[in-house]
Amino acid sequence: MRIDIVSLFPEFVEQCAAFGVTGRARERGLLSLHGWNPRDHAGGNYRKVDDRTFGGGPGMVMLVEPLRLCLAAMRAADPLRPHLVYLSPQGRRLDQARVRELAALPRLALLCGRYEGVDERLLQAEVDEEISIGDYVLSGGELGAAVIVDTVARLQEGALNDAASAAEDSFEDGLLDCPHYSHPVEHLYGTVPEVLRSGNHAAIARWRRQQALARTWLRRPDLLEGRELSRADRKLLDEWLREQDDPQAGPQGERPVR
Ligand code: 4GT
Repeated sequence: MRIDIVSLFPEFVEQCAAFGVTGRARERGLLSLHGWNPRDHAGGNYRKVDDRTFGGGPGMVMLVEPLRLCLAAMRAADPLRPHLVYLSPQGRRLDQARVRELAALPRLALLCGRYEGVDERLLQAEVDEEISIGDYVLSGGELGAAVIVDTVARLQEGALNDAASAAEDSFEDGLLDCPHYSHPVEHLYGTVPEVLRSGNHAAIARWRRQQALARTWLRRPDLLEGRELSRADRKLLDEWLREQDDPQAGPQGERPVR
């Protein structure tokens, strides 16, 4: 997959993908990143990329012409047509389902705004989709772009050393992840749940599924609202809920917030 980053600070996004899973994905040739700076396409002695906003008020707007030229150079660098995303709080909120779709594209381009944002005419003429990474304000779209690069990079075939780990992550089946434990079994902070050391793989899978359902119910009930649980999942969650009502039954865990 090829990702083009159009930004006043393209190196910032590239650096975000220089380490760990994303760094390895790039070394393995699963992902290539290409930075494009509109300042390289700005005229005049000052290479001006921003100006005051029409209508008055505080803040500057990214100029349409340096961005138009920059995007033309970016598009011309490869015959594949990129899906061009503008990162902004006005966009559709990113979730793992959209990440999966973006990860399957052969070429993605990420346009990052600074100041008050980009001249609306450029967005109308060039952008395929606006994406927000959440309901908060950033100083620029670069962190949003870095989030998209990271999330799609790890889904490239061969990016994760253990192929199964991607499928078991939070959200991959619309649920939060189960808790994880490692050595030592006994620690000042607690003991590893017995079932995980039982060697009973069916019981372990069942416990993990139940924990994932329970944590989702506790922490993110909104994720359960819009969906029908399978009979098996419903049974697991109901069993866990009964255990919460009856302090005698089952191991104690997190309590629901009421
Ligand atoms: C928030 C987000 C984003 C910003 C988000 C244009 C100039 C937008 C500054 C930029 N803030 N970008 N992508 N929640 N700020 O995704």
